[in-house]
Amino acid sequence: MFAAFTRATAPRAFAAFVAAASAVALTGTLPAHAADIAVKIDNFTFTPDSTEIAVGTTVIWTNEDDIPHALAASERQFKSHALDTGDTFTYTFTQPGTYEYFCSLHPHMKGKIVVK
Ligand SMILES: [Cu+2]
Repeated sequence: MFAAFTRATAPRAFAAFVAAASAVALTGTLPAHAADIAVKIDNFTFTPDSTEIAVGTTVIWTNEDDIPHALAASERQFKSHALDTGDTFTYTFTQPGTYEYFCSLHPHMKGKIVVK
């Protein structure tokens, strides 16, 4: 690729290439912001009911049911107030592990977040 550059333009083109490559390298070393994940609560079900995410991911639960639901982690890492229709609850997972949760109003409703 560089063989195509003339002696006059090569250093400048190479400098631009290095600058671009450095920018990419720098960006690559920054902690990536994990995309948020949405979990829907509808018809007494969490969708998805089980999902695997990266450390640092924020999960946003939205109650799309017409009755209230409330989230509680089995090991008490998080707990929401009762969510009315349209309400959301967010939690950012900063530690790897398996987080099982349920609806404290309807304990048969269960979900799981696996953080890697
Ligand atoms: Cu519920």
